[in-house]
Amino acid sequence: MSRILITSAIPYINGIKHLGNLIGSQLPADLYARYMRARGNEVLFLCATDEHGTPAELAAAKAGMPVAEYCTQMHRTQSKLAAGFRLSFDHFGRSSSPQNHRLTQYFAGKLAENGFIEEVSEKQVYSNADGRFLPDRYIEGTCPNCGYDKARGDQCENCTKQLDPTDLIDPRSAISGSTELEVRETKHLYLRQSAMKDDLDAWIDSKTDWPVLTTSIAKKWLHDGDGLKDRGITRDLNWGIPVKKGDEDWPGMEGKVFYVWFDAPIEYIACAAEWAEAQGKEESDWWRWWRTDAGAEDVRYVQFMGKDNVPFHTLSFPATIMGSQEPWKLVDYIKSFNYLNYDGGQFSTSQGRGVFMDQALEIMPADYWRWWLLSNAPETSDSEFTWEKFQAGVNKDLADVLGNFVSRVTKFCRSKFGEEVPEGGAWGAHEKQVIFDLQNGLEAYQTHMDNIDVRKAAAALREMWVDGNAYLQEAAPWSTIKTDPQQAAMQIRLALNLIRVYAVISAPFIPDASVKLLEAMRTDATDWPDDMQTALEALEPGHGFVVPETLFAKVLDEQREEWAEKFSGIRT
Ligand code: B3M
Ligand code: ZN
Repeated sequence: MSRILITSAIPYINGIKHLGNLIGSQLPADLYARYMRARGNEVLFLCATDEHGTPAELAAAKAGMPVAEYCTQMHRTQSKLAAGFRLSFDHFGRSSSPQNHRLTQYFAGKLAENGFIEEVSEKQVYSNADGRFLPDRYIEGTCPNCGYDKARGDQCENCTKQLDPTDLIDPRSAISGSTELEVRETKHLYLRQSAMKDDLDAWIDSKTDWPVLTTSIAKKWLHDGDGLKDRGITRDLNWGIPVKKGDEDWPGMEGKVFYVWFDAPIEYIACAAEWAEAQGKEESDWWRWWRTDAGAEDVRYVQFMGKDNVPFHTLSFPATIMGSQEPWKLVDYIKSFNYLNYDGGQFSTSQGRGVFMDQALEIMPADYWRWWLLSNAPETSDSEFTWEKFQAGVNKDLADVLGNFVSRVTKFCRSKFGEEVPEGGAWGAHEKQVIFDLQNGLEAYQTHMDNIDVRKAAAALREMWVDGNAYLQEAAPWSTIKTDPQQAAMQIRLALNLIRVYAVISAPFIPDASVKLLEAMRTDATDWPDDMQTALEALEPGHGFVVPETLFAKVLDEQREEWAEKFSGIRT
């Protein structure tokens, strides 16, 4: 048994997330957390809302609410949706928590103490038309790196380069579109990432098992152009964590807050403290996950995120941790994702394009979405959601393969042997063969899950469902029963046991269906089927069951057409 700390990138507070966001971090993180728990490991799975920065301020203004109140309300909404998708966080925290305030100020103090903070008098873009300093992401212009003309002042969405607003060519205010921008003098703190470049480089080199997507992005920003740049970690905003050195005021920094990307990853740590508080635990209970001097040396820490978040997690956040010169845990493995596109274009929150988490749950249960999204996760390249693909995927895998197996087996048994597992003698050669195949299938599935190869894991699981169907088809108990009822009973005994095994191994993907199957099989035996032979004997002859209601109704053509139409426009 190991201890595994899992975090998902923390979603911005400024609205309900779309399915592209969901499959980019929270959902695969949940898959992994559920799997690791099922394998008997001790898991701490954390996520939170990312509540600071201008996007939160602007969203609150748009909603006509004070920003703190807006965040509280939106946190509740996101929390409810997460529960709707069965995301099994041990805690869903908030980056605005007192714990994060304290820790963020603490880290800044340590970094300053260790010489990793530089106070810089800098020129910042002020918009006369808007009457305010413009935060980085509210300045738009052309990317100096790739020429994309809608690059933001903090990052180019197109080439992922981290930018400073003054790098942009032809800058304009994203709020008003005004080009009447002027540059004014103001003091800010910089994190001296460049001083840690060699350490970061060596650390990333030591991560030989990381996905190429992760390391290639990290390496790019370590070595391309003039290499790793120092980052401004303060902003002239009202909403955020006040700039302090630990508990002390920071002269010259009055009225400023930390940059949202400085405090957001620290929330991964603070969230563990929030979790401990919510559970009535002690500091030592969360330190054993986060401090290598307090038990975390044997924790495996795995992060999940979309590719645009990789630079912050491979460089900036590790620089914060390393620079503290304290034994906080560094990430062990970073799983990053490409983008999921929507019907020939991009999912977009700002443009209201695609399907959002609340809408998805209104039209179909969570398992359908979980299965489709995970089995089509954008791992090696971007992938695309279309209503045709969604319909075809869930109808085939869930309804025709898994659902059909369950329905045929339970109904046949009820009609011929009653609602209990029949007896019928020892396994024959055919059964031994299928058990052998299932054992191999399980091992492949485990390998892919351990490696967090999400699509491959889904394919391996589907393969095991197919094996069951193929067995049933060939064994044909509905024919056997005419000549050899004992044999048919034995075949059905195997198939009923296989339903329980499916419930256990499929739970990380489709937790609701798994619960229904276990209920139908009247069992709470959810031990992982390490040995297939033993696992397929768990439900003994005489064990009662009920025929479950239709597990997965098919997506009809009319529904598909209706949804395609409904979600073709823009969400208002
Ligand atoms: N909130 C961006 C996003 O939602 C950002 C992630 C922070 S992770 C510390 O994609
Ligand atoms: Zn670019």
